[in-house]
Amino acid sequence: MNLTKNQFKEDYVKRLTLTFAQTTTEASLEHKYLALGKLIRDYISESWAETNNYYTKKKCKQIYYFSMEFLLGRLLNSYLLNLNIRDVVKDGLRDLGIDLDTLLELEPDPALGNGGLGRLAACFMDSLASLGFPGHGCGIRFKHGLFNQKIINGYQKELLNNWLKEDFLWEIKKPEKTVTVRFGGVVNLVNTPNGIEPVYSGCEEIDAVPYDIPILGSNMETVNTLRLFSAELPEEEIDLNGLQKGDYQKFIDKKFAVEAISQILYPDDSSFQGKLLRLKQEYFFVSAGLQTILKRYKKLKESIHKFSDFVGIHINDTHPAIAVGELMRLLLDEEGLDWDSAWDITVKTLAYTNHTILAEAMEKWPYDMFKKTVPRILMIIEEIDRRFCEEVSKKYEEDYSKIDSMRIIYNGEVRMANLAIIGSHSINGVAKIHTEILKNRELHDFYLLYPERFNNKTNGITHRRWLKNANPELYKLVIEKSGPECLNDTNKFINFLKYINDDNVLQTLDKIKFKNKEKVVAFVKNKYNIDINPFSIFDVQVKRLHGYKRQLLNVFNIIYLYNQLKQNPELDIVPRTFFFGAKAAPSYYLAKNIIKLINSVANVINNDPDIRNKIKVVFLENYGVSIAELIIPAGDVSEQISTASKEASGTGNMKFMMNGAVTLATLDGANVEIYDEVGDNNIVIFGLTSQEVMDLEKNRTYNFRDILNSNPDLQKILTQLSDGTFSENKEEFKDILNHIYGEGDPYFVLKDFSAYVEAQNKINTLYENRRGWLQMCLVNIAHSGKFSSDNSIRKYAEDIWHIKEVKRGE
Ligand code: T68
Repeated sequence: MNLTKNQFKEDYVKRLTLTFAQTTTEASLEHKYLALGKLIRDYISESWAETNNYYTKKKCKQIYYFSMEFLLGRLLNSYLLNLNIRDVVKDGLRDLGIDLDTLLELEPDPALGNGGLGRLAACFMDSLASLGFPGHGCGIRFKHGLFNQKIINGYQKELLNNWLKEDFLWEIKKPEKTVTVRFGGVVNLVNTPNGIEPVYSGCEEIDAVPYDIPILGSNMETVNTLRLFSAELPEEEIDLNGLQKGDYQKFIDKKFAVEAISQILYPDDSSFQGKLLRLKQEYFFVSAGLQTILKRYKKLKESIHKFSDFVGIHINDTHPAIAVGELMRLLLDEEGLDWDSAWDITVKTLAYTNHTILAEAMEKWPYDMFKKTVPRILMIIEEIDRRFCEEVSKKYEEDYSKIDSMRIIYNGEVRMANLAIIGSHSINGVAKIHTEILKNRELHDFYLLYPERFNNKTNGITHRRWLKNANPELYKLVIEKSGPECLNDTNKFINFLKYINDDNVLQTLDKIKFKNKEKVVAFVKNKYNIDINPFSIFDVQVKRLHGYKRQLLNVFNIIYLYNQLKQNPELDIVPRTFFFGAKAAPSYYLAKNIIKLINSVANVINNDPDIRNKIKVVFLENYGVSIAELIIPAGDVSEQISTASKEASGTGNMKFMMNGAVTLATLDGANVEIYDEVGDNNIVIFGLTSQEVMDLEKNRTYNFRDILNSNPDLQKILTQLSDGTFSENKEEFKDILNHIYGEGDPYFVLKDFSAYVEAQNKINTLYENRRGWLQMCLVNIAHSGKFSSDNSIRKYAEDIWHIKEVKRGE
């Protein structure tokens, strides 16, 4: 937008005075921040309304991305950047004696997601709007986002995340757009003059109240909407059942139970627990979202048969897969369509993304729970299942093993992935290798049945948040050197390669990285009172804590290095700082035990004078988007060391690459594609391949003892976990020991250990050659444009959603 500094100052002072009746000298920091936020909201509002009107007027096909999670991160700086007024605002505030960066730190970080899946949804929202696509988000307004992590004596403690304690600046409540969601009760199908209709009795009705957040594109034109629903008790119930009848306790209980639906985000990122409340959450936002979309569609006055020409709905993992049943219900029961027409519309409208092949993450609801909670949906799903079995048995001549593997209701459970696949016209994995595994293994039968539905869409990240916002100096350098065409097309980052032998550019890269490292040094000193060396290699593993992500492999190597240094304090290694950031699901004991181990090892190493600061270990508490924005630009080594075949894609790998880190990786998920881009000389690959892992799993031939018996270094490390080296309590690391000795090292940590140590030595050697290392960084940055979520979204738009970019005024 066009905004002069003087105009901004005038607007800002006015906003502050009108809102808080204060001048800039009297106002508290909090008020200064709020006034700025409200002013920016004003700037966005007009375009927001115009975007919506335009979509309706032109009857644009609109996409709704249904996701249980949106891990947005702070928004103020993104809005300033996307409005292209950050510099004007910064200067204007400085004139008024206010520091913009201080105000930005006051914004709460809305953590409405667990990790990769939720953050991907947020990147996609940004890309949709920035490219001018009509695409919105639909989810839940969790009162409490992902727990805040506190480390106490090395243990993770979970604290309630209360991000809504203060008003959230960016949401607008829309009570007039409330819809009703029905749960439970009994449904009977009754013959009426209009045909068979469901008659409900004894169900519970809940209000889904929308809160809208503007998603502003960097094109400064498009403002899409993220609509999050909050569960409330309908007002009539408050009057009837509550206060007037004097039955106060009943009323309180009911209110509590209803509001519970949008109270808290489940903190499990990769395991499924069949909790009733979770099923309610899923149906709640899906039903609310679909009802809203249908209402909006009616305003277009188009035939319901054309629904999928105007609407596309995306199912982000199986959490919203119940949309298959709910859309069918709305089309059959509310719109009065026949089965075949409703089914045709449903399949054409829906598309599904799979994010995992881990068996323990698959959603399978107990039949009885499903029936009790959403009886009408179950009836419909049973009919979908019946028809599906009929179709398949015709095709495969009663090959029951095929039917059993694919049908929806099986063994007393409702299988949500099967429902999503049968009810969608597109099924995609999130990296090439992941999609191949789906097609050839996990979903092979479905692939044979519907080959045309399967496609790959490799994940991406928005460079606007992960480069422009998080690492502005590097962004400026890339744009300056690679040309303005990069602004609209990150594939042009590749022009940066021209500077591979330009010492000035390499030196500038070095300086930018160093400054970013100094910021982390100051942060760590201030927060943990640990001194770290900005000249050391910053070796970073930040992601959720999970066995398959193998933080344990990383720690084992650190212990190994420690043992080496103890034996030989003169050992010639480049000083290193190992950073970890990771939350563990509260009931995942192994993961929590690994956090304790990292902290115990850190405690010993950081305080051992023999080590002479050659290595340090830092655990960054409460890892989330804001900490990521600090640490990723400072990373030298990006640890992407999952057991091959387990990490569907990973997106942190892309963020580090874009910020000029060198990836140390297994050939898993999108690491494979990063490797293909940068080539053998600009990445360090080690370990078992996916095929090798899958073979070992299939043949059950892996015996960790074979490795252990032949590797005294590993024997020593395992002994140290119970001999008092890292904890006086010799039982302290029993979950980890049980993971190896009891479970047999299911993620092949011991198997890949030697290869990992070797790869780490290679990193050491590579880093010693400063120029060579900087060249590797440059190559990585130049190739990172390929992994922009703009590219992913363009492909979703073209292949799956069939939507076009919208330019207002055309
Ligand atoms: C991640 N999945 C994948 N799940 O692990 C990662 N799960 O490889 C991929 O890059 C990313 O998705 C984006 O595609 C998740 O993050 C969850 O967060 C999750 C949450 C609830 C239940 C199950």
